[in-house]
Amino acid sequence: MVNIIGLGYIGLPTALMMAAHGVEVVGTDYNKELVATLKSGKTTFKEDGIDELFQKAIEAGIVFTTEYQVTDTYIVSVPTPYDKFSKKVDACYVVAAVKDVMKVCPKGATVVIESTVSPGTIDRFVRPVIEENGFVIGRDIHLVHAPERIIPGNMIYELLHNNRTIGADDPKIGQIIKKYYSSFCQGEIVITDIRTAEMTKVVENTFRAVNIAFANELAKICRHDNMDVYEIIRICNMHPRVNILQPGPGVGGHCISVDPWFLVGDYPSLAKVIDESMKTNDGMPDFVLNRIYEIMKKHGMTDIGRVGLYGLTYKENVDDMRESPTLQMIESMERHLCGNMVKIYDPFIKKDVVPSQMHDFDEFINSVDFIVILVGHDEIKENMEKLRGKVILDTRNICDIEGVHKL
Ligand code: SAJ
Repeated sequence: MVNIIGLGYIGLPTALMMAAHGVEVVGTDYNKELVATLKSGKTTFKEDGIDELFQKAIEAGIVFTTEYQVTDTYIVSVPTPYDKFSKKVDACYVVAAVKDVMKVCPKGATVVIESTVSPGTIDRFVRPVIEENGFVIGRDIHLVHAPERIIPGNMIYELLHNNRTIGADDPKIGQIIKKYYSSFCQGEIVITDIRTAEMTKVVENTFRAVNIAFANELAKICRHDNMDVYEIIRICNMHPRVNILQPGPGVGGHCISVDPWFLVGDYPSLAKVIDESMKTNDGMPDFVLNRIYEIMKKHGMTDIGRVGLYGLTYKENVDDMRESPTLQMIESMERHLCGNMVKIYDPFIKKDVVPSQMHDFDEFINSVDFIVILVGHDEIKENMEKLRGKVILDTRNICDIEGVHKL
């Protein structure tokens, strides 16, 4: 039986996927409310295909609990935040989970860490916890790192089709764990050592962060001289070896906006391009804010209460707000004493999380003169005509109404 610890954005789909493919799974989370919701037959976040997968897993007998199980295989999938000052990974949740596993696990068990960690975290924080409990790693307890790679918005497809990495001290243990992942994963599964696996995961997200930063920097250069960055990127991307990503209002989510900082934190004198890239991405919400003030001035607008921000999530068609550029903009606006005046709306966020938040699309559109598109949800793409006659700033390049302002 596999005991999956942490039933969040990664742990839950992984648990469901394994259960739906014939693996006996118990999912454990310390959050009683979350476990109660799952037990009542409801999923805890929106994602294409997750409800169907949930039903299959229930039929296959998946169990949800707050208790750690006595078994031979644990998969730890808990958050790894970073310390905003030191920029280093904060392994507290991983350490806490492994400590709890140590209280119940029998000798011979394997602990798989799925959470993203910076290179060396398992050596520095996880191994000591196991050894402090009197276990010898490699004899009593086996360690594996199998970093997740799935993208929110397309998680179920990517769980099935992405290639995976398994880092193990002992390749034979790697092979045993590979079997669990092979139950559903149709991609290639590479076995390597733990430190390499740690590094690959962080490097993948850093590659994307640096490339988004490049697009964002191009947007700023083009704005400076009034050139069309999107047309420039489109033409450049027709070159067989050029593939520039899209500029945007900033980088959110719990991965690309966080993981590259681990490298900056651990290698401050070496990770220069990464450091600058992260600063460029983090500066985008303020760049958008300046664009808003500039455009208001151009249209002779003075009332920030007639400005509406569309989108609170970190990207389109997900309900995840972690590190969202919109929230960063609102924080900045609060410093300018106008954060409570601007109108805000997101179809995926039903609870009130910010001041002046609205919950009806038409009402929102009708209450503002200036709309800032911060997230390209399908809803706004399908209702673009309703924006006609408004001043529009489109930070996602999804609107072609005449006169629309771009980044
Ligand atoms: N973004 C841009 N321009 C782009 C692409 C993205 O501004 O051209 C922004 C998005 O709007 C969003 C942020 O970047 O705010 C990140 O979104 P994303 O869709 O690029 O990635 P995530 O954070 O949802 O998921 C990433 C993925 N990593 C890579 O593609 C290398 C995913 O495969 C990982 O599993 C995930 O991080 C993770 O959990 O680490």
